[in-house]
Order: sequence, then structure tokens, then C-alpha cells
Amino acid sequence: MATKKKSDSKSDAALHLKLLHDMLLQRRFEERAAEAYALGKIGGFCHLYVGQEAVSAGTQSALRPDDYVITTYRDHGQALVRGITPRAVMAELFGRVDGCVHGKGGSMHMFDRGVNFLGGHGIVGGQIPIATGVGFAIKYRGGDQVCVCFMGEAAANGGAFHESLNMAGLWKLPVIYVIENNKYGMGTAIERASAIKDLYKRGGSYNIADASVDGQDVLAVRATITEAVDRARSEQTPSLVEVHTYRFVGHSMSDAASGTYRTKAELEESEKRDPIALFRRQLQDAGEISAADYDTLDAELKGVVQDAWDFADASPEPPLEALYEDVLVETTSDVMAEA
Ligand SMILES: Cc1ncc(C[n+]2csc(CCOP(=O)(O)OP(=O)(O)O)c2C)c(N)n1
Repeated sequence: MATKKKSDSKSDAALHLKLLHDMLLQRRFEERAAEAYALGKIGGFCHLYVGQEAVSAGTQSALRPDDYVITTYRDHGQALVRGITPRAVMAELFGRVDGCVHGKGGSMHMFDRGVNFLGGHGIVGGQIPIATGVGFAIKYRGGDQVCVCFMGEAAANGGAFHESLNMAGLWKLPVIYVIENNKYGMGTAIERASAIKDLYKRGGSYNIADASVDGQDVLAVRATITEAVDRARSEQTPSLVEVHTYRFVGHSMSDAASGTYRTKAELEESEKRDPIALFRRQLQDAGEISAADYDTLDAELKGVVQDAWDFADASPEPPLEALYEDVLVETTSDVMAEA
């Protein structure tokens, strides 16, 4: 580490390093996922999270391990930050038995109850009512956990969004709805699909506290979500947070470049606000890390992702009989009573 330290405290410096680590891990992971897809090692759909890493890292840094996280099909980064190992995420992408859902979910359906990561959902907005149900369960059981529900901005125009927020506002549920506004739903710009552009304002319709934040600034995301988490724990009330971000890659691997719906100039302009580059500069300017520290971290994370690739490649495919397993879960009274 660099010797010159200007941060408020050691714990701030440690937190900053963790945030940088979490963002860079996602970036290096997604770059290799794109490569694996091009080589045919990953089949089906594959939606990358490149450019949005500060949203997952900043938000999840404000959570406790017993809180819940639920998201969309753009879920690799969220899963990694929540604590599903890079090996288990990569093996899931490769469709292998050592994946977090034994190779049967793939890119869109990462899931691990062990770390309270409730998916990875392929239906646009499908996770929103589930999050509302999780919030209801937390309250019903008298817990003080929160549930964070991520969604894209296009999902905020679906009926499930409005019904869920109405219930959460009415019943005062500890759910934090986070809209990751990356400006495009596949190839449709938000201006062409939404009657209002400031989606966070919809919280007011449902008596829900709202906020809007720069999603390329990891500390700003963390600060905004921390307020929402405090509110949810102390008052059991929901929040709606709109996070302004951008995806530097296509909607999915079938639209790997910029597509025809946005210009090269727009893409290049957005890359000037790469959340990782911005935070790296901030930490270097503050003397919290040196350029050499960054390079060391980067090399370490490239190694972690290579290890995940090798692990996934060596893991067997699930046997045919596995098709019939994990289809239904018996809900015993024990399961129902679990906090
Ligand atoms: C109910 C439903 N309708 C349509 C689709 C097809 N579809 C997949 S992704 C997508 C765009 C969603 O955009 P957004 O919610 O903004 O998330 P982003 O991809 O930008 O992260 C659509 C329309 C779907 N999966 N589910």
C-alpha cells in the first residue's frame, strides 16, 4: 500500500479497498465470460454487467449477511458481490454440476440461499413481487432484515412494479427497490418508453421515500442505500432508489457491440465515467493506493477469474436424470418457520 494516507480512518481505507476489489472482480469476470461465450463454452443467454459495477458494490456494501438480495437476468456481478464464489458463478455459466444451481440455471438464474441471494430472474419485473413477499415475510416474522430488489428501468413500466410498490407502501415493508437506470431496455431508450424520465418520483405515488443517485460513483450509491437501509430497519418502511448508470456492452451477447440504437460517440462519452477508473483515480489522489497497488490487485483478480474458468471447465455436465431433480421443494413446517 502507499504510505501517504489521507482518509478519515483505517476502516474507511479498508472499505474503499473492498469496494474497488468488488468492482474490479466483476469487470474481470465479465470480460472472461464474454470470451467463454465467444468460444462456445457458455450457451443460451448471457447478459453482462460491464459499466454497472458500482451499483452492486455500493449497494451491497450497505447490507448485512442476513439481508436479502434479488435481481434480474443481469445477475453475475450481483451474485459475486453477494458472496457466491467466482468458481460457482463461472461453473453455472458453463452449465456444469458445480455451478451454484448445479448447471441448470445458467446466466440468468444464479441463486444461493446460503448467502440470501434469491436470484437471477429472466422475466422482466418478475423479481419485484417476490421481493415484496420477502419484505412481508420479514415483517410477519418480526425480523429486522431488509430485502434489496434490483431492476432495470424498463421493468419500472410494468404492472408488477406498481402493484408491488403500492402494497409495500400500504403495508410498510422493509424493501428497497433499486432501479438500475442504464437508459436502454434492450434497444429502446427510456425517452421512447416512459411517460416520465425521473422514475424515482414514482415513489411518491405509493407513499414511499425516494432518491436518485449517480450510479458511477460507488460512495454516493453506498451513502444513499445506507440511508434507505437505516430507514427500513428502524421504521420498516420501503424506499425507491433510482441509480443512474450505463452498460458499456450490448444488452446481451447477441448484441455484443453498441447495436444500432446508440451512437459510438455516446458510448465513448459514457466510458469517461467508468466507475472503476473514477474510483481508482479518487483513491490514488487521496494517497490510499498507488498505481502499483492497483496493478497488484488487478493481477490477483485476473488469477481468481482464471481459476474460476479452469474449475468450471473441469466440472462435469449434469447427468440427464438431474432434469427431474429440484423441480419441486417440499415445504415442511421447518422451512415455513425459518427466519
Ligand atoms: C415480461 C417480459 N417481457 C419481455 C422480455 C424480453 N426482454 C428481456 S430483457 C428486456 C429489456 C429490459 O430492460 P431493463 O429492465 O431496463 O433492464 P436492462 O436490460 O437494461 O438491465 C426485455 C424487453 C422479458 N424477458 N420478460
